[in-house]
Amino acid sequence: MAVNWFFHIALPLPFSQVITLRICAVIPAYNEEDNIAEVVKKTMEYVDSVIVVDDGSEDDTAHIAEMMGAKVVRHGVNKGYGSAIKSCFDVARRFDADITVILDGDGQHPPDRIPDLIRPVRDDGVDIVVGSRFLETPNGIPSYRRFGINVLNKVTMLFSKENLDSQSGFRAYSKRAIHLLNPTERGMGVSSEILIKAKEYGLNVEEVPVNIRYDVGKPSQNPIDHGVDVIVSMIKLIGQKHPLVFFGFSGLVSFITGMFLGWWVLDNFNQTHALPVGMALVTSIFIITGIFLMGIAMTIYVIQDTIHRSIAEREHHDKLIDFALNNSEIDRE
Ligand SMILES: Nc1nc2c(ncn2[C@@H]2O[C@H](COP(=O)(O)OP(=O)(O)OP(=O)(O)O)[C@@H](O)[C@H]2O)c(=O)[nH]1
Ligand SMILES: [Mg+2]
Repeated sequence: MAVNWFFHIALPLPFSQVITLRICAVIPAYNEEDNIAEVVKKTMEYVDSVIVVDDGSEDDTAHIAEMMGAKVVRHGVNKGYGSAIKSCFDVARRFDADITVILDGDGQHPPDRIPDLIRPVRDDGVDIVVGSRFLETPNGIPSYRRFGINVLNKVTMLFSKENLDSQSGFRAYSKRAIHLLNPTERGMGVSSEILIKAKEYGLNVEEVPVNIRYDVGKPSQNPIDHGVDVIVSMIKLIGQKHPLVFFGFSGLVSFITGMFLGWWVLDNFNQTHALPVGMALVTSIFIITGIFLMGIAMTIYVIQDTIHRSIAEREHHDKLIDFALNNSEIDRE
């Protein structure tokens, strides 16, 4: 089944000891009955175990994957790409492989590039290797998609600080990355979320060139929906991480704009003795939105602060108990 010779590392140890790394591939799949057999079959040539996360497919995906020798984990209903990737991480964590490769079940990711993805994790201790569509030319990406992906790469780069093919789901992860990362985005924003969290955890990320196929599968989500999904995820992320900056600042801008418009409305009313109703309405919307956003900022800030304080107090309390226990042991001696 697996080509184990490929994953043996000969170390300069006495008696030519050989350490075997366990490599697993996890494949998210939703209604992929036309492609999954081929993907599982080819992937098996390069890894020790193949696990398919069937995201509530209504077709025969799960059955076919099982017949091809993959282990299958099923969602009872379709939960979305991000949820499928979250399950891939959960499965990989339980499986505890040394290296985990995640690739799509629609045949777009060529399994014969798995060795290239694994190599930096295995040889150089890299935590995440992204199969990038932009390192090789020609890369075969349709131009309208290239534009969209570039925009999403730039948006992701604002947070991850690295210019990567952020939407590529063809990746290899070290055990450390699999255990540290816990994606939460349910939609297409998950690929960016993982890179941003990787940056926060200090995981190192590298890219290797791959050509992703566009002649197989069918685009299952409109590219515009895909883009909006990713951008909304990024906005949510800033909102959660920096509520004061994000909601507070936009609230303040809205409030100040409302005040200026209000001043103009009053001035106009004083001169003409007629109320510009439309502008008065816009003014109220700006002022109310501003107050509302600043209220949200304060609320999220207070909730986050309370949670952080209670975690810190708990940790401090645990330290005090440890300290007391250690000292009483010293006393007894
Ligand atoms: N779109 C979508 N894909 C899912 C879902 N759950 C699992 N998947 C799988 O996730 C993988 C990637 O999904 P795709 O829709 O192909 O996403 P993509 O490759 O970024 O987009 P395309 O270039 O349009 O194919 C595929 O193997 C899907 O079968 C889901 O709810 N929606
Ligand atoms: Mg695809």
